[in-house]
Amino acid sequence: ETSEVQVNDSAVEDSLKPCPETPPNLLGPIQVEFETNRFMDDVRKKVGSFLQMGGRYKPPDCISKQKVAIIIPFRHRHEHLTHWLYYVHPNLIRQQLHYGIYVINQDGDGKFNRAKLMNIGYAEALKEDDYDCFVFSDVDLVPLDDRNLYRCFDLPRHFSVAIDKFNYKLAAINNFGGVTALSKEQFLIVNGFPNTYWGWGGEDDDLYNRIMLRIKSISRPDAVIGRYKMIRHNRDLNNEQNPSNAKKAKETGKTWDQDGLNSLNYTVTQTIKDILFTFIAVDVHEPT
Ligand code: UDH
Repeated sequence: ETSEVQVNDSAVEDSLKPCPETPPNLLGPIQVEFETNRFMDDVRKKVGSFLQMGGRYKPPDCISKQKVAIIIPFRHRHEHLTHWLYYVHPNLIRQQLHYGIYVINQDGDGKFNRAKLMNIGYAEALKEDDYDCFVFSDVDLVPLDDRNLYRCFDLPRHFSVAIDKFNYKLAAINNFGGVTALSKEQFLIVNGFPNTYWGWGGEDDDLYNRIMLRIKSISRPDAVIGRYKMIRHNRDLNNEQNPSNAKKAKETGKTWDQDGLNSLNYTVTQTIKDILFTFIAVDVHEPT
């Protein structure tokens, strides 16, 4: 008679140790170029076998401290998304991150609302899993160094500090645009992003103001690790600079507690589970 030992998934998981504070297989600087014409299927072949449906990953050999949802505001940028996934998935895997990618697509051709899409991404990701950290990333920003860890810190984090387009220099000390991360707790304390910034500009400053009001400070990687390459593009249709947004961002102190997660309304129209990402199409209820 043979005695069999049954090892199920949860038994294996119980025996795993926490991931090391510093991931052991990082490369440092990453070569990045956007000249190559890439297709989603190329990316699926490259990283698909490491992922679970919806662009989900968890390290097989250790337990990540945080579960991270990466939120990308999106409309008509498939080429950018292909480049982004091609470079960022391998980075995140080397970072031993437990993560999921959420592409939040604004339906229709109304004025783009980046900040509201971020809030929607937060809410929808939490319906799927108990994420504790949220990385908010523009689709056209690809990190040039995998030591820039896409996880949450004691303070809200601004990752994209040195972008090639701005000669690898921080444009302003209060810049909080591009790629950022807030823990669930931090995001709740500031009531998320505002929902009322239509068109380009101001919403990142409003979030920065919320953080200064409620948390007082942010953190950043240094300008070596925080390097990014931006995918060059023209201004999108229906995302023209909105001058009233800059004015609104001077009033954050009066508006933050009424405009944000606690006033979020939208309708999901479609959800697609790709191996590389979860695509959620939404009607953002633009006022008429
Ligand atoms: N986004 C879309 N679709 C749009 C508009 C915005 O997906 O139609 C998303 C995307 O993730 C993008 C982010 O929102 O990275 C921020 O928008 P943006 O790239 O337009 O903002 P950025 O400040 O560029 O990067 C402003 C226009 C630059 C014009 C340069 C002309 N030479």
